[in-house]
Amino acid sequence: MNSEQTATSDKSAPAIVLSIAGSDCSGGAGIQADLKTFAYFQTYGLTAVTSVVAEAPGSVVSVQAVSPEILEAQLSILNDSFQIQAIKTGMLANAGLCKIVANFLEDLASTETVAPIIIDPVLISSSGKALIDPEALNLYRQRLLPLATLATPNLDEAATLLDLPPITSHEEMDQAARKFTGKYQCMTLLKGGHLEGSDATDILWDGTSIHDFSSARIRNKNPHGTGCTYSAAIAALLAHEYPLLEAIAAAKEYISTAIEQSTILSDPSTGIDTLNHFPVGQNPDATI
Ligand code: PXL
Repeated sequence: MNSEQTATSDKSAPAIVLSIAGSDCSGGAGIQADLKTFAYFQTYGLTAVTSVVAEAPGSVVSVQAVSPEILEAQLSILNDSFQIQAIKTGMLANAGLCKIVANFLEDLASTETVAPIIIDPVLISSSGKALIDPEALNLYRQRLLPLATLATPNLDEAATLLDLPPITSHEEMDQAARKFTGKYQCMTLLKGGHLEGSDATDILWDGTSIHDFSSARIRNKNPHGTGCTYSAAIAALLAHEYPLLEAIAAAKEYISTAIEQSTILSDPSTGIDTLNHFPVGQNPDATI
C-alpha cells in the first residue's frame, strides 16, 4: 500500500502484522498461534495461508499445501490494501510456495517498504514430521534467508541450514549464530530451548555483538507451537517500533509465561500441553 493512503495514518489505529504460515487446526501453532499473539500485543493480524495441517498436539496426520496462485493472490491483495508494519513467515510447505514468498519479499525490498521480516525456518513439527519438502530447503538457503531482517532457527534448523552436526553447547550456539549471519546476511536469534540445563537461553548475533536471552527452564511442560508464538511476538513488538533487543526480551518473557501457564487441553496421554497465548499476570498495556 502506498504511504499516501490514509488507512494507518490515524494514530489510534493498531499496528498491522502479516503472518505467512500454515493453519494448525488445533490452535497452538501456525496462523492460529500467530493471530492470538498478534491480538495479545494489540496489533491487527493478517494471514496468508500456505497449507492446512490436520493435527492435534503431538500428532500431525495430514498436510495439504495451497496452490501457488491462491498464496500469491492473498499476498497481493493484502499488500495492496494494508500498510503492513512487520511480516513473519512460518511453515511454507514446499518449494513452489517458497518461490512465491521469495518473489513477494523481493518486490517489497525493491520498494521503500521497510517492514521488518522475521523468518522462522519451520522444517519439522515438534512431533517430528517434515513440514517442508527437501527442494524448499534450497530456497531458504538461496533466496529466503538473505531477505530476512531476523531469522529464528532452533538448534536442529540451524544445524541443518549450516550443514553442521548437532549443536550441543552454549559455545557451539555462539559459533553457529555467527556462522548463520555470515552465511545468510541476516541477524540470527538461535533458540536454545532444546539444550539441557537449568536455563533456556537464546542467542542473538546482530552482526556486531552477541546477546543472551535467558529464562528459567520450565520443567515438565512441553507445549506445541512455542516457536511460532515467539516469532509472532517479536514481529508484533517490532511493528510497535520496539528496538530489536527490547522486542526480543519482551517476547521471551511472554513465551516463557505462556509456557508456564500451559495446560493439557487435548489428549492427556500425549503429555503435550497447549500454550496459554493470553497469560495472566502479564498486562499487555504494560508491555506496549
Ligand atoms: O510448530 C511448527 C508448526 C508450524 N506451523 C504449523 C504447524 C506446526 C507444527 O505442527 O502445524 C501450521
